[in-house]
Amino acid sequence: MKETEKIGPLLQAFHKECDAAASPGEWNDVRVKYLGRKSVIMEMMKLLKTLSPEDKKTLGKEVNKAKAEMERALEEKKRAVESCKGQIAVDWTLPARGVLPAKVHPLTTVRRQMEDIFIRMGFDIRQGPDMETEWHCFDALNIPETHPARDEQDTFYLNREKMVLRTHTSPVQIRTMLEEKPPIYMIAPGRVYRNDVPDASHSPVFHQVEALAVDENITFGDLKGVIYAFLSELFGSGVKTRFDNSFFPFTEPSAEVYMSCFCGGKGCSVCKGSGWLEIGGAGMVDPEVFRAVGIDPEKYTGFAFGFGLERMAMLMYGVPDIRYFYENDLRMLTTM
Ligand code: 2U9
Repeated sequence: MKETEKIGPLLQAFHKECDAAASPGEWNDVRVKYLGRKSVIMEMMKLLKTLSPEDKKTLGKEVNKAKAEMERALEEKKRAVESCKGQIAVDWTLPARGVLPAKVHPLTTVRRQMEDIFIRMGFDIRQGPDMETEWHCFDALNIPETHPARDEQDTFYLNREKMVLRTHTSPVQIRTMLEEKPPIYMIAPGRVYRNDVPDASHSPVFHQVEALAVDENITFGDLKGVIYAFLSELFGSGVKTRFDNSFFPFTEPSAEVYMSCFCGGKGCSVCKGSGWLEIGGAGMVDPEVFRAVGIDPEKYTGFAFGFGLERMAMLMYGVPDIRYFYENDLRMLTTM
């Protein structure tokens, strides 16, 4: 075969490979193969020196033409592959990845359910600041400076004079009573802070939902009735409640609130065999608290109670560890 006859098929093979090059690496392979030192074109260039002037002219013309065509095609291809540098090739034929629909966090779901029930019973929702004065968080609630609740181990003290991160949502009730006259029926859902070491049931940040009713002739019976109505709505009408005596500086008398376990009272691992689950605390507002906010304790009485939102959600969804709520594990959204 004459050398000039080799050029046509060579160009054909070159164009096929040059067109297929999809990355700078593949582009370079084509360049080396067809224009590199050991390429057919370069071999032909060397051969030219040995030919007669006549043949040199004929082949030289063809070789130079082919070389120029290859260089032009490679230059064009270079721009195309370089614009894709660093990009991952997209296979448009792959099936689309599943799209996760937005979902509400279980803590938000339970908070909204609790809020709905209280709104239907005539309670308003009130909010207050996370950073509080020691007065709103402790003094006004009859928690003296020497009370263990103020201990630095529990309370996050802020650099600012007499400011803390609220350890409960009760200062919201204090602010409401300072701003509004009775009758007051309110709940305060919100984030609270305690300097606790995290474990399965403790988190330095968690949420409470507290309730306060202040009116004439409010009794402990009203307190029990509202808590029973609330729990029946949230967990179903079969629920039973139990109140055990307790002590809180801001309520007198005070009680621990229990509800019957989902095992129906038989005893299981959740209720540790007792048939009862402790779900919060409650009591009649201490007259000292009313005096601190300028409400006449001779005219008005009130009840208050508090539930932990995480505790409610853990019971409702069977979540065994409070820390699971904050770990951004998507299963929290997909399986609840
Ligand atoms: C005012 C007066 C009284 C709110 C109350 C509790 C009892 C209580 C706990 C429940 C779960 C805290 O997060 S928890 O561990 N709460 O036991 N809270 S009475 O009493 C108030 C609040 C405000 C002005």
